[in-house]
Amino acid sequence: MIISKESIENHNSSKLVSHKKKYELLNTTLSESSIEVNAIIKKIQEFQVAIPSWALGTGGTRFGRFAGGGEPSTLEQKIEDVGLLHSINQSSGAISLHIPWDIPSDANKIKNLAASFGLKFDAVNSNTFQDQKNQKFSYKFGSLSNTDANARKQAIEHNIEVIKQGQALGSKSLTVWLADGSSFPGQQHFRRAFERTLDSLKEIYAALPSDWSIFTEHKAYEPAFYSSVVSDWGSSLLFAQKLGSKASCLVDLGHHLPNANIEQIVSRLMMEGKLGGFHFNDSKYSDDDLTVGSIKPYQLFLIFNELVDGMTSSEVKNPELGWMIDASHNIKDPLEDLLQSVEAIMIAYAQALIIDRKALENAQLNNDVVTAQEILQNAYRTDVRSLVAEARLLSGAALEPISFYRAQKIRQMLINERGTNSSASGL
Ligand SMILES: [Mn+2]
Repeated sequence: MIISKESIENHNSSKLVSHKKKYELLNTTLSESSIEVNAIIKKIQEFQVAIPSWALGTGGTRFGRFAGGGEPSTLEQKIEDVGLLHSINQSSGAISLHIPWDIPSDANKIKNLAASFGLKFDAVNSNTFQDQKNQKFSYKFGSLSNTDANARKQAIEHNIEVIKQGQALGSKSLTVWLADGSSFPGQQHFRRAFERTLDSLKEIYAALPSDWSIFTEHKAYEPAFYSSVVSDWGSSLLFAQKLGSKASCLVDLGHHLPNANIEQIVSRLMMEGKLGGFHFNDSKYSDDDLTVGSIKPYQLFLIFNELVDGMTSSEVKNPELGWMIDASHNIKDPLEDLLQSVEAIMIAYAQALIIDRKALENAQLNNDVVTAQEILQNAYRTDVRSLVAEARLLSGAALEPISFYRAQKIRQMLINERGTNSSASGL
């Protein structure tokens, strides 16, 4: 379904008076602190977060799945759903595909369809964490690290195939997330498993087009419960450094052990010019894949503080970053959940942009711990929601995405169009 400009405009004019009241107040307060509000709004408008094709349907846990209706079951419908989100918030201008589920039968047609919604193709994702039908060699004991050279070769070829699929669509990067690891002590030789993986990655790296990047994504545990081959940011950085300039690390917020200082990891990776991108989500206990900012919004803000520092400092030479949401929606309407996640990202980004960096640096140099904390928390406790809404208004998006989505009865229309039993493919 297509969202008309007119329906957005009608929504915005009904919300305009109350929005302007809040925004003018904030604008005055921020301007009094010499914050360049217009420059911040421009940055927020430019910030685009990719939506993965697997986040458009209802996820589940190993205990069950409670599917909603109207889920996209074809690649075309997945693109339509991301297009729908983008027309509501103008901040979701890219889609990330997962192969083998999203192989287009006609790449040009799919490219044109995405372009008609103003969407680009973000990183393509390979999948060697499960066996596909008629697959010759099993990944039960690993893919790129498997002790069997045949299984490794098959996994390498799959990744190269994914690059080709991505090339046809205009994607520029490949994300490799490895489920490889061991579930019991003694099962796997740590060094040899690393070396086999590196050799496999080298072959994939060699097949990368010149303008492509490859991201390694670390995860502490799960599905392997004792060790992962790419267990932490240190291992991920080793792979990226050994592979070369086209390789960098991807940070998924849910892939850390409890209480890990993710913002410091971000700073370290950017310092080395090796932070390639982000997978946003939130978690309470492990890799919960919950809505961004729903559990630890202060952590998200602190991460954006480091990101903004790294992106604006002349001392840091990090490549441009790729942003994506990697969440699972077990009990919410996936589209509403994604709107909430994008909003949370924009709020954290805006709060990080209003930090007085000069004053923070001075406080740090003078070891003024109290002032440093005050500066960060002043920014974090500023309600920037109307600033983010103003950026949306200027971009032609809806002032209040969720209320627009509900008022338009979009889920019901998708159910009418696709039925109650449509099921999104992929993970
Ligand atoms: Mn991820």
